[in-house]
Amino acid sequence: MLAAVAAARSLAAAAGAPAPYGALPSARQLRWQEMELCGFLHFSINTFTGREWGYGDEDPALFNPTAFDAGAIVMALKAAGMKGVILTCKHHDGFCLWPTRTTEHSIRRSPWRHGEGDVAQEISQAARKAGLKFGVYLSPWDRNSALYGKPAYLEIYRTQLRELLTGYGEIFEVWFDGANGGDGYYGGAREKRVIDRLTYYDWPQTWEIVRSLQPGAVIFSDVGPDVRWVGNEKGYAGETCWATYDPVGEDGGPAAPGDVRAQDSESGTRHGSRWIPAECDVSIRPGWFWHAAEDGRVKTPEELMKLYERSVGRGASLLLNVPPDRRGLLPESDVTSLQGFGERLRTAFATNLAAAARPVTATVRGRDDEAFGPRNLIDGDRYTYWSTDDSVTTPEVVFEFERPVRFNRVRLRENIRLGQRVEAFSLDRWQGSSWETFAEDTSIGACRLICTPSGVSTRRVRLRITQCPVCPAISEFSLYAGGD
Ligand code: FUL
Ligand code: CA
Repeated sequence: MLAAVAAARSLAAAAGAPAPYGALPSARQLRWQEMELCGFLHFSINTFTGREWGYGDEDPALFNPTAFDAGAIVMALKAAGMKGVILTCKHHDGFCLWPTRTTEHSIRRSPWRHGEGDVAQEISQAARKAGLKFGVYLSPWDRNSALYGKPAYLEIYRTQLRELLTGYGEIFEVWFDGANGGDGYYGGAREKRVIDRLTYYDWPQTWEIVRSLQPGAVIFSDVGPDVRWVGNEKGYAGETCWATYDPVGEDGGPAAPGDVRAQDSESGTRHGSRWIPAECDVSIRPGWFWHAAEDGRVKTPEELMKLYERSVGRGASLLLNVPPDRRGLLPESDVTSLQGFGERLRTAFATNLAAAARPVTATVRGRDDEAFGPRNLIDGDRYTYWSTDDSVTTPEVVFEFERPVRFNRVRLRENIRLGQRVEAFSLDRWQGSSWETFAEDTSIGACRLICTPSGVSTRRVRLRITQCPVCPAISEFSLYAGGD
């Protein structure tokens, strides 16, 4: 008897944590994955001209919001549950929203705050005060600069980057847009300038500036290196979505920002060599900038919930753009929609019903219940997990309830510190005398939401891992009943 206990103990001790599988997230990527939902602010000269892409010849005096209030903007984002905000510090037209030393084409020459304003500073401070992180968008393409397309512009661009990365506190994300080169003002030349997307910006060296000045910031672009564009601007990730990714250029050659096979980005690359999770950027309105004509076309809270389910719910993040208007405020309609969205999120995920269940499984790694047992699935910690011995790759766990429960959403997470492991799983409900499958799905990663709008009622729910190349490491299992 004693010998058996001792043998079981030594087995448990011998088991240890499962070996990580495939490409793994860095510490900065893990922090970013936990944020899930952020706000994007497209605000600039275009707000005052009604355009989406300014040509670069706009008079800086046009930028003159009448009631800019960074605090009000940030609070509206916070009401939606957002954890960070990214500001278009410079869009393609080249107008800088902060008092840069690199160009005259900036807020210094606008009448707003008598040329002494700094939108980046006000938004970053308001964000910090409200507990949101701050990120920057700095368009590589600059349709104002006479030097765009020449080597000298790269120095200007890098100086702008340094200014933003040193003057505004901690930055959580730097957004590098893939739209690059084309016609523009270019200091009066009014011509088309084409750049070599692969070489012009010398991305490795340019990104090194972010690494050295803001080591905690993730770098976003069509190709990563930390976060990838999801390949569409509609706000959804692929139904199957891998955080691993090996980008390929449009012609099958090397990829670069602005030259990527976007149809691959929605689902990523199973067994890709790098961890580059997807970010879904989408606007609450048809355009990225505010236009009066689109005031009646603001996405509803229900539509935003759908986007959330198809982005965050597929292991990606949702970057929702909400453009300030000419007052420098978010329009009332957009604020109301954000509030409704936030309320829906809070109601939908208020209580994890599975926390009251008894999780039962035949397979626990090394029989070490504390380290790898199924209670880790319902402890609210996305890194404690249920796992099995290396030889068991398709285990199951049953959640037993004292009374029947009814739910309409299931949320699963993997402990992504150990990589993305699961390739397919099923969910069943107990029908009194047999099991009935109510969902079958593929990737999990940081988050997988399964929505069953008509609701599922049962006293037992079973999770079956049906395809996994190694033992799984599932960290969360939640059932929710709130909202519709
Ligand atoms: C695109 C840009 O061209 C749009 O204007 C917008 O900024 C969007 C987020 O990215 O590539
Ligand atoms: Ca856990």
